[in-house]
Amino acid sequence: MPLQTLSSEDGYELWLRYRLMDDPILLTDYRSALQRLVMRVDSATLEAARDELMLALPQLLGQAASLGGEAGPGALFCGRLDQSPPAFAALAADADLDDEGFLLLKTDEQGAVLLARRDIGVLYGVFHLLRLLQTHQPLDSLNVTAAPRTRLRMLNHWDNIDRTIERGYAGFSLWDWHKLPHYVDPRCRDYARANASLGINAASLTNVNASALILQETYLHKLAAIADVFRPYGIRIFLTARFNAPMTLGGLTTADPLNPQVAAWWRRKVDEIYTILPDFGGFVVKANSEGEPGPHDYGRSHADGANMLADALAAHGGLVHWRAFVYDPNVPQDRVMQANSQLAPLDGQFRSNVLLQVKNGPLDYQPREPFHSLFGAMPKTVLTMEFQITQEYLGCATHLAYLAPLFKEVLDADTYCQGEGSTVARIVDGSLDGHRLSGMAGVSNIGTDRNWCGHPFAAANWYAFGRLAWDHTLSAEQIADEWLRMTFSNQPAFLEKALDIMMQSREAVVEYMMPLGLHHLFEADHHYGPGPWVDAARVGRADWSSVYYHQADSEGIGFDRTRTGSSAVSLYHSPYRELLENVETCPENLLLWFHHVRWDRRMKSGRTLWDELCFMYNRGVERVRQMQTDWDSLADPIDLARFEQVRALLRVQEREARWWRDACLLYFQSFSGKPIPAAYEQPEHTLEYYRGIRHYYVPGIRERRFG
Ligand code: BDP
Repeated sequence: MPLQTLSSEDGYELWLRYRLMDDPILLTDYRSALQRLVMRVDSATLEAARDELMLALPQLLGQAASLGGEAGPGALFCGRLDQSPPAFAALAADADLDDEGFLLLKTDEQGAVLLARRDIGVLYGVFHLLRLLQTHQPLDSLNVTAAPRTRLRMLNHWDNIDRTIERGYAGFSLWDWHKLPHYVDPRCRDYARANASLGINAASLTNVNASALILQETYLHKLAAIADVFRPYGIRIFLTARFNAPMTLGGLTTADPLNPQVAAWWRRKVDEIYTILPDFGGFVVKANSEGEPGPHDYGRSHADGANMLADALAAHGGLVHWRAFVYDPNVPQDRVMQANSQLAPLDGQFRSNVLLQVKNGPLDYQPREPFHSLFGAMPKTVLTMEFQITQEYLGCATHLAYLAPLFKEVLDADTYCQGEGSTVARIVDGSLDGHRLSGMAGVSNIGTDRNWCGHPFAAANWYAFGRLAWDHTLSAEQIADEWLRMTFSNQPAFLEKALDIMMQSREAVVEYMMPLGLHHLFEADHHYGPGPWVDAARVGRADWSSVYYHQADSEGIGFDRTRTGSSAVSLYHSPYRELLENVETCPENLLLWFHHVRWDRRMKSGRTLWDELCFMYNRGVERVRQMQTDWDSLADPIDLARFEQVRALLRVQEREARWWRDACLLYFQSFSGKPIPAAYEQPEHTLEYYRGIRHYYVPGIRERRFG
């Protein structure tokens, strides 16, 4: 590779990549509309807004931006309503501005105008305006009133204090605890800029498998230094709270949430946090899940635990995000049903500052899952969405998998809980049940890698999460199109092919990893690569094994979740429940999630189930090959370094797609006893070979787990 790559694009700028608009007509229009910036900067947030404009506009327009003067033709006025000339008040009154929203428009007499109630709305409006320029939208697109559809738009970092990241594939944690609070890495500001550009307004900085150490005073001062950088960008810090911290940190003999000393300890701790971090957001809590401590340890309920913390936070306006990812190895019930069993009966018992954070699916962020059956089961509780942006189960940082289609599939799903149109999105945005609070969380894929997210396309998933948290009605295509234009190029020839690659990438992963509703076929522990043979003896408990989920035998394959099986279908509302229950009507892409199906059953394609499985695994591999061919044709429109990096990673993906296909088909063949049709590529190695593959030091888990 030529040495020029040493100084070439490296992805650091993310989508905030401001390059000269290469459309001459648009360039002329915007140059004349945005000659001057009129802004009275009286807050840190407005300073951030002005700095962004002063960074971006000269680069985008190739002309210096001057500051000052009056609003009018040729000028961009940016400000809060209370700063704006009286003539603008009427504009804003018509627009009915939301607290976090903004109004952006262009008039002949007043020039370009960006108005908001609060500083943060101005900043969001600035990023919106820049996006319009970056994506080459015409000048008359400056005519928008915007407001977020969910209130809390949050990243969840699973960062350990030693800077490793649970399920992180892009280096180490951005939070450099050792040097904080005296040195704050400038990346923190760029991180905040990127988030604010999407409207992300909260970040939980620590692993859900929490360490109580973060609650020590020393760390609180370090957090305060980060908070100072985040504050102008409207981002509030949350922490994960380890439920037994009163014992490990406080020296108490119990963490029972109904014990007055325990409650008092948390109150004191929360008061201390707010003294040091006055705009602290609150806690994210994983309790009684996968060995983490929690209220069940004392015979108390999740509501008892969440409410105790909520009471400590309430005086300061803090929130508890109680995670619904709960299941118990000692309970024989199907794991996908346990959250409903434990939590649905508590509907109505949570304090008003508790949000129940629910993963998109009932199992664990698989490449495809049905939506979580808690959506639609707890109308009196604020249910927030938890997506996993980091690709723990979709190829880590070596596979290109654009996740907006996955996010949208869940958000747009109809729960029917209040009749047709009761979509998951309407539960999450609070509109269906009339909740004032609402939220979406995404488990971050960000680390110290120069390009932030590892794979050059992985940043699209951070971007897509943020855009959907702001407005879940955007389409996956639109988001991809924006991101590609901002990150790479506006050239139509590039966009068409690159969009195709992105839009089919998630389905490709589903097909070469676990098609037709199969799930949890991963190699134990690190989840990198196939492990359909992993059994309870290997991982210590059945509900962490693959064989528990695929249930393959000589008759067929799949988990029977109908009334003759675990009955998980009963947790969905009619008519969806009946649709799933009936093997004839169950969508084939979820078939083996809900049904144990005979190998020789005819599928809609006319193929038997076994042949269909072979077809799907092969199509997944073929899709990756198509992605490679498409990408290879894009060398010209984009820079060499990023082109080559994606190209190399697609080669890895193709190899690993074959690994998945061959390992899974050989393994399932040992049950079906049927041949892989001759029309398809035959496995390169034996099943024993695939079973023998061992990977050590895979990123994303702590080394000690191999011990
Ligand atoms: C699983 C991850 C594990 C997380 C857990 C969670 O493998 O590392 O701790 O989710 O969400 O998928 O708590």
